[in-house]
Amino acid sequence: MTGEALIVIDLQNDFCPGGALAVSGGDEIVPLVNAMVHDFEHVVLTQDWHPAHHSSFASSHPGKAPFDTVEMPYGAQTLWPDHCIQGSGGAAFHPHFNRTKAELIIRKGFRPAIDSYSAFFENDHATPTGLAGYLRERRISRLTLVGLATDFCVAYSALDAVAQGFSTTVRLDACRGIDLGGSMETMLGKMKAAGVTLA
Ligand code: VGL
Ligand code: ZN
Repeated sequence: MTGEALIVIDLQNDFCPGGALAVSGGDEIVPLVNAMVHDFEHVVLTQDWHPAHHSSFASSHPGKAPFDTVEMPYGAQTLWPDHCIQGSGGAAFHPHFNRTKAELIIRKGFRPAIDSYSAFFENDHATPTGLAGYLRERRISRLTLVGLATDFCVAYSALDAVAQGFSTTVRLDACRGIDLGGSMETMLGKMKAAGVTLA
């Protein structure tokens, strides 16, 4: 009744050293994630998957630079370097990440006008990806999250997961963060307060 899944967030080339939005040490987690994949019955992946000229790219906002913030209809949005463009090498999974066992790959961020950090909802916190329904229908109620980046896509996914009633653990040793303006401390605090188990 209480199945358990490993959710691997955005373990893609653009978030690893040499990538367009490199997370420091992002590639270091690959061996650990591979070992965890082996140990879990169910494995689900997310893949950041933007069209060219996506609204979350600084290049789409004249006069703005990466890591600036803009107001979108759905609230504040951090602007990023162009990254994870659909079909590009940067959007591909890290070549040493063993994703053979993955049962589902959730792609996110494909709507031009809205970014999507979370595996469950886009950044308007209203448009679902379908993952919650998928997991519930399969009677999977316990989730362990790993991947990139700790303080953005992993944290937003974990917060939505607990809000959706899933028992949620983030394995911090199998995550790496961006840490933009104290975002690491902020998001670790939010996850703790929301009842995410930080391991
Ligand atoms: C991510 C920024 C933009 C992430 C994705 O995977 O954490 N961060 N797109
Ligand atoms: Zn993105």
